[in-house]
Amino acid sequence: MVMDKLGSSLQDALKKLVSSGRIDERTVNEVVKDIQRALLQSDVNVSMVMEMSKKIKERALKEEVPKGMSPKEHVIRIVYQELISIIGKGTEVQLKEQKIMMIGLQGSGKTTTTAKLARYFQKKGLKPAVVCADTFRPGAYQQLKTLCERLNVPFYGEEENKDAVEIVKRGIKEIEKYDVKIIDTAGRHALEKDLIKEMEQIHEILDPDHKFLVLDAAIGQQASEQARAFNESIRISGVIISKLDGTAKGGGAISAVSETNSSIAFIGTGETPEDFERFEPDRFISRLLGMGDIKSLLEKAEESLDKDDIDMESMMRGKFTLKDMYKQMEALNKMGPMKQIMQMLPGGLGAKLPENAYQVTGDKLGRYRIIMDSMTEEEMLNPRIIGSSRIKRISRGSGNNPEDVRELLKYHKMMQNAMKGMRGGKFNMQKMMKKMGM
Ligand SMILES: Nc1nc2c(ncn2[C@@H]2O[C@H](COP(=O)(O)OP(=O)(O)OP(=O)(O)O)[C@@H](O)[C@H]2O)c(=O)[nH]1
Ligand SMILES: [Mg+2]
Repeated sequence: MVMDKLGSSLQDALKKLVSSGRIDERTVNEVVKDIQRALLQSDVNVSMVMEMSKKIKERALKEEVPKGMSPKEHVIRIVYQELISIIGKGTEVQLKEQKIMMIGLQGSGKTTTTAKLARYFQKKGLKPAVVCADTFRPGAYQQLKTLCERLNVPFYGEEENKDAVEIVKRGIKEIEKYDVKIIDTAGRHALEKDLIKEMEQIHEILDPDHKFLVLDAAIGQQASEQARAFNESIRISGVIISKLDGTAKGGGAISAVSETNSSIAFIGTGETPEDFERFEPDRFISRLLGMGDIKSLLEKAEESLDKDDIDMESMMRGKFTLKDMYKQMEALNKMGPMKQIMQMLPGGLGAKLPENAYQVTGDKLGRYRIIMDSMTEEEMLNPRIIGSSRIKRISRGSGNNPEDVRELLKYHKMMQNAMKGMRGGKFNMQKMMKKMGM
């Protein structure tokens, strides 16, 4: 599979980088060559690849390595950023009245995705309704009807009628009062002429705001060809990659998206209507590169504190999870000596904290992160459930002593209490940063 192959060749290139002794021009050139090869083999546009490699080289050799980052991490970060710039931002999807037409080859996941989309808009507070314009596959009507009934989404279809265009005409009137109208269409084995013709006819009478092409993540190289053909006929407005929960890593989409100058709107990660997310380029690339951890690596370089870093309000409401703590430690660490900051907190809180609360060194952060990586989501969000048997498991999993895990939990409790103590006091991070000359 091209997708998998792209992922693994990119991973190999980065592995080579990580295991190399020093970062010099030769290493950078080698890595760039490997990346080029990986991208070209997966059908990414040649000039795009060339432009990207040029940028990686330039930046890797000229840009100063950000504080707190090793030269290798610096290069990995550049590769990652340049990949993101190739794949582009996600398709903009507005939360307003709209008509959406689903297109794609047989079995790509259109019908499932139709239900997922309906669910997505439903969760956002809009009223979706669905029309089944697949008169080709026996059972298509029942499949979509059942899915919609389960979601409580209005559904229109005509089981006996073979004229999809007619059905759409009537259907769109039937569901006129709904906010988001989603039309599921028939898929065929290949891009046959009759599929294209029917699609164009539906397109003409529907005049949709969005035409989403559903691509199976496993499809690889063929993705471009498909996207191009669909695009030539009705101009797709976004791509939805389905089945990303499988082994394929979805890299084929890069070519398809670049070929058509399109963007990715959503990704499907399972069979139920809930297994669906908006496409986020950074998460996608991390997956492709096999680096779950890339986000924290990147954050290292962000010197400024953005508002997502610390959710003060939620913390003051008493919701202070281990996850919050980690983010907070990291953020405060970026800002400088913690003592200085704590002393600026309202209510003389700084004075109330034990001395060791300030000693959040980079070392400790690293160790805490490894420990937290061995925790389950549940444990992170609700540390109270961590008893001695869990401590044992976590320490074993993270290669630490049980004492280290206990220390982390103790620290968390201390910070949690401190947060509670701050409740009521007005605390403005922005102001504080300004005060500190940041
Ligand atoms: N694991 C997984 N399976 C999926 C996903 N999306 C769809 N499927 C499965 O893929 C198969 C085909 O999905 P459909 O939604 O029927 O595909 P379609 O494009 O409507 O197919 P046709 O109408 O025949 O063209 C079904 O078994 C789905 O359950 C996904 O994101 N993950
Ligand atoms: Mg279908």
